[in-house]
Amino acid sequence: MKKIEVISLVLDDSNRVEINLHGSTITSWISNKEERLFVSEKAIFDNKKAIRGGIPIVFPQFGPWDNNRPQHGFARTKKWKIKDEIKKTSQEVSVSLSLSDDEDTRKLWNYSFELIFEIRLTLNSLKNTLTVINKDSSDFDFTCLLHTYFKLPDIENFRIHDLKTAHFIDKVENGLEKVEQEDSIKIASEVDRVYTNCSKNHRLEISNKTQIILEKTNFPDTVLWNPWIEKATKMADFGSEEYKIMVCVEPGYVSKRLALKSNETFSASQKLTIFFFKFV
Ligand code: TA6
Repeated sequence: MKKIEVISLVLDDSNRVEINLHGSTITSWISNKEERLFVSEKAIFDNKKAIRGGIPIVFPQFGPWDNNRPQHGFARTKKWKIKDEIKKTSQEVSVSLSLSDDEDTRKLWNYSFELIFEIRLTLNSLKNTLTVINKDSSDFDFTCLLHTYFKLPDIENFRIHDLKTAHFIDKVENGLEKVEQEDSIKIASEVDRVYTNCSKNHRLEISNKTQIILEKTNFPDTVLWNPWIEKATKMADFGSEEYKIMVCVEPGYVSKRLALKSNETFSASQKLTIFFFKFV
Protein backbone atom coordinates (compact mmCIF):
# COMPACT_ATOMS: atom_id res chain seq x y z
CA MET A 1 0.00 0.00 0.00
CA LYS A 2 1.32 3.47 -0.92
CA LYS A 3 2.05 5.56 2.16
CA ILE A 4 0.41 8.97 2.45
CA GLU A 5 3.04 11.69 2.07
CA VAL A 6 0.80 14.64 1.23
CA ILE A 7 -2.40 15.63 3.02
CA SER A 8 -5.03 17.72 1.29
CA LEU A 9 -7.45 19.95 3.18
CA VAL A 10 -10.27 20.75 0.81
CA LEU A 11 -12.85 23.33 1.88
CA ASP A 12 -14.52 23.66 -1.54
CA ASP A 13 -13.59 23.88 -5.25
CA SER A 14 -11.74 27.18 -4.76
CA ASN A 15 -10.02 26.78 -1.38
CA ARG A 16 -7.58 24.07 -0.39
CA VAL A 17 -4.26 23.40 1.31
CA GLU A 18 -1.60 20.72 0.80
CA ILE A 19 0.78 19.61 3.52
CA ASN A 20 3.80 17.41 2.90
CA LEU A 21 4.56 15.15 5.87
CA HIS A 22 8.23 15.88 5.19
CA GLY A 23 8.75 18.73 7.64
CA SER A 24 4.96 19.16 7.95
CA THR A 25 5.57 21.68 5.20
CA ILE A 26 2.48 23.42 3.83
CA THR A 27 3.30 23.41 0.10
CA SER A 28 0.13 24.94 -1.30
CA TRP A 29 -2.59 27.32 -0.19
CA ILE A 30 -5.18 27.88 -2.87
CA SER A 31 -7.52 30.70 -1.88
CA ASN A 32 -10.22 31.84 -4.26
CA LYS A 33 -8.73 29.53 -6.94
CA GLU A 34 -5.25 31.07 -6.82
CA GLU A 35 -2.01 29.79 -5.32
CA ARG A 36 -0.81 32.07 -2.50
CA LEU A 37 2.41 30.28 -1.50
CA PHE A 38 5.63 30.13 -3.49
CA VAL A 39 7.38 26.80 -4.07
CA SER A 40 10.44 26.88 -6.31
CA GLU A 41 10.33 25.03 -9.62
CA LYS A 42 13.69 23.64 -8.52
CA ALA A 43 12.52 22.51 -5.05
CA ILE A 44 13.86 19.07 -4.19
CA PHE A 45 11.39 16.49 -2.88
CA ASP A 46 13.78 13.77 -1.75
CA ASN A 47 12.48 13.53 1.85
CA LYS A 48 15.93 14.69 2.99
CA LYS A 49 16.41 18.32 2.04
CA ALA A 50 14.07 21.04 3.32
CA ILE A 51 11.45 21.94 0.72
CA ARG A 52 12.32 25.28 -0.92
CA GLY A 53 9.05 27.07 -0.46
CA GLY A 54 5.68 26.85 1.24
CA ILE A 55 5.86 27.07 5.04
CA PRO A 56 8.82 25.12 6.43
CA ILE A 57 9.00 24.98 10.25
CA VAL A 58 12.23 26.17 11.86
CA PHE A 59 12.96 24.45 15.21
CA PRO A 60 14.90 24.25 17.56
CA GLN A 61 17.41 26.61 15.93
CA PHE A 62 16.94 29.60 13.65
CA GLY A 63 19.93 30.23 11.37
CA PRO A 64 23.32 28.53 11.54
CA TRP A 65 23.80 25.98 14.34
CA ASP A 66 27.10 25.25 16.02
CA ASN A 67 28.99 21.94 15.84
CA ASN A 68 27.99 21.36 12.20
CA ARG A 69 24.37 20.92 13.11
CA PRO A 70 21.85 21.78 10.36
CA GLN A 71 20.87 25.41 9.67
CA HIS A 72 17.30 26.09 10.86
CA GLY A 73 17.21 22.87 12.92
CA PHE A 74 15.61 19.54 12.11
CA ALA A 75 11.81 20.04 12.20
CA ARG A 76 11.73 20.94 8.49
CA THR A 77 13.55 17.76 7.45
CA LYS A 78 11.89 15.12 9.64
CA LYS A 79 8.83 13.11 8.70
CA TRP A 80 5.84 14.16 10.82
CA LYS A 81 2.81 12.05 11.80
CA ILE A 82 -0.88 12.78 11.72
CA LYS A 83 -1.93 13.62 15.28
CA ASP A 84 -5.61 14.50 14.76
CA GLU A 85 -7.42 13.39 11.63
CA ILE A 86 -8.94 15.93 9.25
CA LYS A 87 -12.02 17.68 10.68
CA LYS A 88 -14.39 19.46 8.38
CA THR A 89 -17.41 21.72 8.78
CA SER A 90 -18.98 23.97 6.14
CA GLN A 91 -16.84 26.85 7.48
CA GLU A 92 -13.51 25.25 8.20
CA VAL A 93 -11.21 22.29 7.60
CA SER A 94 -8.29 21.43 9.89
CA VAL A 95 -5.68 18.84 10.73
CA SER A 96 -2.88 18.44 13.31
CA LEU A 97 0.50 16.83 12.75
CA SER A 98 3.16 15.99 15.29
CA LEU A 99 6.85 15.30 15.66
CA SER A 100 8.51 13.68 18.67
CA ASP A 101 12.14 13.14 19.54
CA ASP A 102 13.87 10.05 18.17
CA GLU A 103 17.40 8.74 17.85
CA ASP A 104 18.24 11.27 15.07
CA THR A 105 16.92 14.34 16.88
CA ARG A 106 18.60 13.26 20.12
CA LYS A 107 21.98 13.15 18.38
CA LEU A 108 21.47 16.81 17.49
CA TRP A 109 19.53 18.01 20.51
CA ASN A 110 19.33 15.65 23.45
CA TYR A 111 15.84 16.36 24.78
CA SER A 112 12.45 14.71 24.80
CA PHE A 113 9.78 16.89 23.17
CA GLU A 114 6.64 16.91 21.10
CA LEU A 115 5.82 19.47 18.43
CA ILE A 116 2.25 19.85 17.22
CA PHE A 117 1.41 21.82 14.10
CA GLU A 118 -2.24 22.66 13.56
CA ILE A 119 -3.43 23.89 10.19
CA ARG A 120 -6.86 25.52 9.83
CA LEU A 121 -8.31 26.67 6.56
CA THR A 122 -11.40 28.88 6.23
CA LEU A 123 -12.83 30.68 3.22
CA ASN A 124 -10.41 33.61 3.46
CA SER A 125 -7.80 32.53 5.95
CA LEU A 126 -5.11 30.05 6.85
CA LYS A 127 -4.09 29.69 10.48
CA ASN A 128 -1.00 27.75 11.62
CA THR A 129 -0.32 27.04 15.28
CA LEU A 130 2.95 25.57 16.47
CA THR A 131 2.96 24.00 19.94
CA VAL A 132 6.14 22.89 21.69
CA ILE A 133 5.81 20.50 24.64
CA ASN A 134 8.79 19.89 26.88
CA LYS A 135 8.54 16.18 27.75
CA ASP A 136 12.02 16.08 29.21
CA SER A 137 12.98 15.98 32.87
CA SER A 138 15.26 18.98 32.13
CA ASP A 139 14.39 22.50 31.02
CA PHE A 140 15.39 23.40 27.45
CA ASP A 141 15.57 26.47 25.23
CA PHE A 142 15.11 27.01 21.52
CA THR A 143 14.26 29.42 18.72
CA CYS A 144 11.45 28.76 16.24
CA LEU A 145 9.85 30.33 13.18
CA LEU A 146 7.36 29.74 10.36
CA HIS A 147 9.43 30.35 7.21
CA THR A 148 6.49 31.50 5.07
CA TYR A 149 7.17 31.94 1.32
CA PHE A 150 4.51 34.12 -0.34
CA LYS A 151 3.93 33.92 -4.07
CA LEU A 152 3.89 37.30 -5.84
CA PRO A 153 2.93 38.32 -9.35
CA ASP A 154 5.84 40.80 -9.25
CA ILE A 155 8.16 41.87 -6.41
CA GLU A 156 8.00 45.43 -7.89
CA ASN A 157 4.47 45.78 -6.54
CA PHE A 158 4.97 44.12 -3.15
CA ARG A 159 4.89 46.27 -0.02
CA ILE A 160 4.95 45.38 3.67
CA HIS A 161 3.48 47.76 6.24
CA ASP A 162 3.41 48.18 10.02
CA LEU A 163 7.15 47.97 10.67
CA LYS A 164 7.96 51.71 10.93
CA THR A 165 10.12 52.41 14.06
CA ALA A 166 10.79 48.68 14.58
CA HIS A 167 14.38 47.75 15.42
CA PHE A 168 15.99 45.26 13.07
CA ILE A 169 19.16 43.26 12.57
CA ASP A 170 20.35 43.69 9.00
CA LYS A 171 21.98 40.39 8.02
CA VAL A 172 22.95 41.81 4.62
CA GLU A 173 25.12 44.33 6.51
CA ASN A 174 26.77 41.85 8.89
CA GLY A 175 24.10 42.14 11.56
CA LEU A 176 24.11 45.94 11.84
CA GLU A 177 21.29 47.11 14.11
CA LYS A 178 18.95 49.65 12.54
CA VAL A 179 15.54 51.26 13.02
CA GLU A 180 12.97 51.03 10.24
CA GLN A 181 12.18 54.42 8.70
CA GLU A 182 9.66 53.39 6.08
CA ASP A 183 5.89 53.18 6.37
CA SER A 184 5.63 51.03 3.33
CA ILE A 185 8.65 48.83 2.58
CA LYS A 186 9.47 47.94 -1.00
CA ILE A 187 12.09 45.32 -1.90
CA ALA A 188 14.53 46.25 -4.65
CA SER A 189 17.73 44.47 -3.56
CA GLU A 190 18.76 41.60 -1.28
CA VAL A 191 16.89 41.77 2.04
CA ASP A 192 17.56 39.59 5.09
CA ARG A 193 16.28 41.28 8.25
CA VAL A 194 15.17 40.21 11.69
CA TYR A 195 12.67 42.76 13.03
CA THR A 196 12.70 42.31 16.80
CA ASN A 197 9.71 42.76 19.11
CA CYS A 198 7.79 44.38 16.29
CA SER A 199 4.11 44.90 15.54
CA LYS A 200 1.78 41.91 15.93
CA ASN A 201 0.13 42.43 12.56
CA HIS A 202 1.53 43.19 9.12
CA ARG A 203 -0.33 44.26 6.03
CA LEU A 204 1.16 42.70 2.91
CA GLU A 205 0.32 44.21 -0.45
CA ILE A 206 0.65 41.20 -2.70
CA SER A 207 -0.62 43.01 -5.80
CA ASN A 208 -2.98 45.89 -6.55
CA LYS A 209 -5.85 43.42 -6.20
CA THR A 210 -4.82 41.35 -3.19
CA GLN A 211 -3.67 42.04 0.35
CA ILE A 212 -2.88 39.63 3.16
CA ILE A 213 -3.05 40.55 6.83
CA LEU A 214 -0.57 38.49 8.82
CA GLU A 215 -1.54 38.28 12.51
CA LYS A 216 0.97 36.86 14.96
CA THR A 217 0.35 35.42 18.40
CA ASN A 218 3.37 34.80 20.66
CA PHE A 219 5.83 35.39 17.81
CA PRO A 220 7.57 38.66 18.81
CA ASP A 221 9.85 38.85 15.76
CA THR A 222 9.35 38.98 12.00
CA VAL A 223 11.98 38.02 9.43
CA LEU A 224 11.87 39.54 5.96
CA TRP A 225 13.87 37.78 3.23
CA ASN A 226 14.42 37.96 -0.49
CA PRO A 227 17.72 36.58 -1.83
CA TRP A 228 17.69 38.85 -4.92
CA ILE A 229 19.82 38.15 -8.01
CA GLU A 230 23.24 37.07 -6.80
CA LYS A 231 22.14 34.81 -3.92
CA ALA A 232 19.38 33.32 -6.09
CA THR A 233 21.91 32.05 -8.62
CA LYS A 234 23.91 30.41 -5.82
CA MET A 235 21.02 28.30 -4.52
CA ALA A 236 20.76 24.91 -6.23
CA ASP A 237 17.06 24.56 -5.43
CA PHE A 238 15.94 28.05 -6.47
CA GLY A 239 15.47 29.42 -10.01
CA SER A 240 17.73 32.34 -10.90
CA GLU A 241 14.72 34.54 -11.80
CA GLU A 242 12.41 33.39 -9.02
CA TYR A 243 13.39 36.18 -6.63
CA LYS A 244 10.96 38.30 -8.69
CA ILE A 245 7.94 36.24 -7.70
CA MET A 246 8.46 35.52 -3.99
CA VAL A 247 9.06 37.06 -0.61
CA CYS A 248 9.45 35.45 2.81
CA VAL A 249 7.69 37.08 5.74
CA GLU A 250 8.41 34.84 8.71
CA PRO A 251 6.90 35.17 12.19
CA GLY A 252 9.26 33.81 14.80
CA TYR A 253 10.72 33.70 18.25
CA VAL A 254 14.32 34.16 17.15
CA SER A 255 16.03 37.25 18.53
CA LYS A 256 16.29 35.55 21.92
CA ARG A 257 15.93 31.94 22.97
CA LEU A 258 12.74 30.75 24.58
CA ALA A 259 13.25 28.80 27.80
CA LEU A 260 10.70 26.08 28.45
CA LYS A 261 10.61 24.25 31.76
CA SER A 262 10.13 20.52 32.05
CA ASN A 263 6.46 19.60 31.32
CA GLU A 264 5.63 23.11 30.10
CA THR A 265 4.01 23.97 26.77
CA PHE A 266 4.44 26.93 24.42
CA SER A 267 2.12 27.80 21.52
CA ALA A 268 2.44 30.47 18.84
CA SER A 269 0.54 31.08 15.64
CA GLN A 270 0.19 33.02 12.44
CA LYS A 271 -3.13 33.78 10.80
CA LEU A 272 -3.11 34.88 7.18
CA THR A 273 -6.30 36.58 6.01
CA ILE A 274 -6.74 37.51 2.41
CA PHE A 275 -8.60 40.56 1.08
CA PHE A 276 -9.52 41.25 -2.52
CA PHE A 277 -10.10 44.63 -4.10
CA LYS A 278 -12.31 45.07 -7.10
CA PHE A 279 -11.75 48.19 -9.19
CA VAL A 280 -14.80 49.52 -11.02
O1 TA6 B 1 14.91 33.33 7.26
C1 TA6 B 1 15.85 33.97 6.44
C2 TA6 B 1 17.01 33.03 6.23
O2 TA6 B 1 17.54 32.62 7.47
C3 TA6 B 1 18.07 33.69 5.36
O3 TA6 B 1 19.21 34.10 6.07
C4 TA6 B 1 18.33 32.63 4.35
O4 TA6 B 1 19.48 32.45 3.76
C5 TA6 B 1 17.18 31.75 4.38
O5 TA6 B 1 16.56 31.84 5.59
C6 TA6 B 1 17.09 30.45 3.68
O6 TA6 B 1 17.77 29.49 4.43
P1 TA6 B 1 17.88 28.01 3.94
O7 TA6 B 1 18.61 27.26 5.02
O8 TA6 B 1 16.49 27.50 3.73
O9 TA6 B 1 18.65 28.06 2.65
